[in-house]
Amino acid sequence: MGNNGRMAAAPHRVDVAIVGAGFAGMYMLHRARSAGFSTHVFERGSGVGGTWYWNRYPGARCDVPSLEYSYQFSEELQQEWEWSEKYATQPEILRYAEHVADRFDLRRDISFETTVQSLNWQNNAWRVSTTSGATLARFVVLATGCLSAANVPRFPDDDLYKGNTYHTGNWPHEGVDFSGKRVAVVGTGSSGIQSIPVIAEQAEYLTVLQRTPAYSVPARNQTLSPDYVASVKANYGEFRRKNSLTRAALGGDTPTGPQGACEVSDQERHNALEVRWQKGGLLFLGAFNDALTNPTSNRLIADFVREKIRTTVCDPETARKLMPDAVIGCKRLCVDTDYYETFNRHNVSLIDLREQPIQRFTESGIVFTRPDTDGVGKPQTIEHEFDAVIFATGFDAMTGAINKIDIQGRDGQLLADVWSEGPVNYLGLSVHGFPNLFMITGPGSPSVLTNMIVSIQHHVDWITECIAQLGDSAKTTIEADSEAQREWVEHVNTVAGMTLYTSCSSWYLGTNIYGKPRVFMPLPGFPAYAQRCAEIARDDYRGFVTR
Ligand code: N01
Repeated sequence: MGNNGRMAAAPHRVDVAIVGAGFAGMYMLHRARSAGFSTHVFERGSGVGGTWYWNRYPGARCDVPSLEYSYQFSEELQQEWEWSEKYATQPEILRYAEHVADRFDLRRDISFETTVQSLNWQNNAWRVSTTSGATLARFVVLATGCLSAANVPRFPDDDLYKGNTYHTGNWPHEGVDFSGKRVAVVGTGSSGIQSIPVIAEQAEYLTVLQRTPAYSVPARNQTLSPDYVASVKANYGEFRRKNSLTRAALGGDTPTGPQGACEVSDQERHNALEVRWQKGGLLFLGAFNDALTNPTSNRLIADFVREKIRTTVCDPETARKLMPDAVIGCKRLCVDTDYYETFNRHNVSLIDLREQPIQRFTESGIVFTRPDTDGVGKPQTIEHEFDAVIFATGFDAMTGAINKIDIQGRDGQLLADVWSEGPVNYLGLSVHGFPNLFMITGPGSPSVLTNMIVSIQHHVDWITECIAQLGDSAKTTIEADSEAQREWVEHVNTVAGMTLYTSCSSWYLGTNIYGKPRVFMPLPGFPAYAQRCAEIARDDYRGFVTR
């Protein structure tokens, strides 16, 4: 999708510069403009949509229901837009983003195909240097997305490989035809699990290269019934309000079970999990209230999923390899359509990279080290030929896209240096030493543990109110106080430490990226966080320094 031939030239000076035209940047533009600020957005893609602009891999769709994964700032918008399925596909979400851009006339203030390279705080303003010039801005809002810096791992001799390679997060706009092709998919997170069943239907042969098996629950996607849509739309405000009161800001109609998984009989537990399994989706983990706090409860819930894998996958050896042994929900839960069933197809096989690691690439494929030896202790190898290799290997999450920008704050300090041991911040919104710079859904906020659109709207509304109030005062700058920031980082670590989230390697912890500090980045619990943000604003922006 392009920008319909319209390309806004960046002004020399604006009140608010926004980096990124995904759902966060688009709404930030709308709000800041409506509040009377001159505003401009810089976007590296050629169209709006962010995550949904880049992630065009086969099978891409959202795992939050479409009636929830949508803006709520405009009653007219939420009434007029028609979602077709329970979980919207990537093309439908992108159409929605484009509709919003048109409806609110956003494109006239967006420079597409323009990458922000550096931000420098000089003389009480940010100098925003981009691939097409520089703009001075009083405020900068980083709407860079949490999952937008692709992680493409390197392997020995991968430059020799002559087949095609792809990353799910940077998929060709024209699509890819895998008919008659031998395809490898590396990675079995959400992107791999969504794309594998769809690619398997087209490719001649699909080999899945799995390093860590993931837990996945069925989506049970379906066409939305007009009656259900009408019932939600008749009371959309209340529907949204109920969702925002849940920990993940989603699924208010299906509250978390009132008991722990160990507090009920085996039969009751099985029944409760079966009901959620049949319903499908992320709320499976909400059957019991201690899934992510009590290791025994977690194991019982994980056992249920392992049993589902065992009874779904016909080949016992493949089923064994697909069964995760880690804490369920520690890595983000996946939601699929026919993922485990796909391994019953004649044209699909699984390689467990923990037993059979990648040794090197060749011109035509990949050489794996086999678990057996030649009898004198030397490992055997085996080569598989592939016409295409797809990397579903995830992202440098939450901080990756921010760190790609050279950000120099007060007194010349670099954000990269300040964050060398982890992304310190206050409320996930602001960093000490970086005045008038805000992050949307940054580390230190609930962000990726929630329905992202709810968290985005919450942050945009808070930031807009904050800068409007600053404008009403005689002050010109606002930034996090260093002590408030220290306490906030401690708070996030304490809350995360009370959960099982920190018990495994995951992108939440940054362990998927070599050399990245191991810090749990998001803050569990949306309602308490939103309440805290509101209190702080009411208390004259406690913990912020204004000058
Ligand atoms: O990425 P991931 P993703 N060699 O990081 C493997 C959101 N999302 O793009 O676990 C071999 O989850 C890695 O293995 P391991 C959602 O929040 C949402 O799938 O590190 N394998 C893992 O299996 C999601 O969580 C939707 O051992 C390597 C996989 O690649 C987030 O985006 C759809 C490797 C990466 O999984 C990221 O999902 C898609 C290597 N060197 C995404 N490096 C929906 O709304 C990595 N891997 C449905």
